[in-house]
Amino acid sequence: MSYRIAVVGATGLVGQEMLNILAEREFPAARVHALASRRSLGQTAAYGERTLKVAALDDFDFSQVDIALFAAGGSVAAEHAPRAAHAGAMVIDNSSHFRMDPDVPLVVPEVNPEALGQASKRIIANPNCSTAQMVVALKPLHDRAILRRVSVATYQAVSGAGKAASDELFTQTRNIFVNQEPEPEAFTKQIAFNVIPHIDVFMDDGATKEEWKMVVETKKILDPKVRVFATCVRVPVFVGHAEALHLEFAQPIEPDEAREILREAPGVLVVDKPEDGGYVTPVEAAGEFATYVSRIRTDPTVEHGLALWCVSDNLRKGAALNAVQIAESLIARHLPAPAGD
Ligand code: 2RA
Repeated sequence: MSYRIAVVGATGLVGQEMLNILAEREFPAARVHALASRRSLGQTAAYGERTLKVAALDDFDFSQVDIALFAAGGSVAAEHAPRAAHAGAMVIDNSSHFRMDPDVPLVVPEVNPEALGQASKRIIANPNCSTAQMVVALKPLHDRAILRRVSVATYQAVSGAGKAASDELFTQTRNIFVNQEPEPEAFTKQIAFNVIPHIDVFMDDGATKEEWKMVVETKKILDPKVRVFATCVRVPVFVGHAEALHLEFAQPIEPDEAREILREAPGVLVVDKPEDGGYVTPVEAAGEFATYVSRIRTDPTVEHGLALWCVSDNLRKGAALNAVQIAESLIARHLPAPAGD
């Protein structure tokens, strides 16, 4: 069986990663359409060994598609995802536009695959990158010891903000090295050799929207009773989000037991030794599929406390891989007959 696929936003960082992962995982695709806005017309996108010509999204006929992966931002998803779903495609959208819609499941296949059956609008939302890796690590521990509270500090790569942000880090870093001094007035915000506790817009309560996303999305995916507090920070790293997780459980859970549980958990790789190289950093996680967990320790300041270090490729598990895994799960569970049936 094979399926007709569209990738919307194929020329962006996440869209290109979706094509890479579809090829790497040998997704059973009968045809793959690379779609983007008119300004990208004439561009191409790599799909494994093949090169796809980018077609215009505006007048694309989605009746020729079984699964549409969207990585083009909220406004494009708002306009075209319902059109694609109405034409018969199953839509998996990476933007935040549909995530909190009660009729749209927000899915991380390792955590809440059962939600896939609730896609009444034929739209499934992909969570925020910083949420996805966190709930993969939290789910097995929650099942064992009932997670009550999460306090998380994130260290988020610039690629989470897109290609322009990645280019800006490169340019600022080169500028500082070549010119031997920063030119702050030349930078919108200096990210080179700096960290910025501000991702997305500020909200009325002083949190950023990125921090709000981690709270509400974790509740929707994992358990609405879990209390979450987040501080999200941009750091001068190209790919790979890292997170310091401070957890409180209802029941006792020791580091050794947590390590064993995580070693058996889907999508998780544990690297945890109190020595050089005994933990994972974004440089090692970039390009990989896994959610890595290190520095598993008791937090003695709270009852049943545990601390973790969690790292994953934000363009992969944080976006493109999770979307492709949802497509794989749909095929395994629900998707109607494939192309040609
Ligand atoms: C970021 N999570 O890292 C946001 C969107 N990808 O910028």
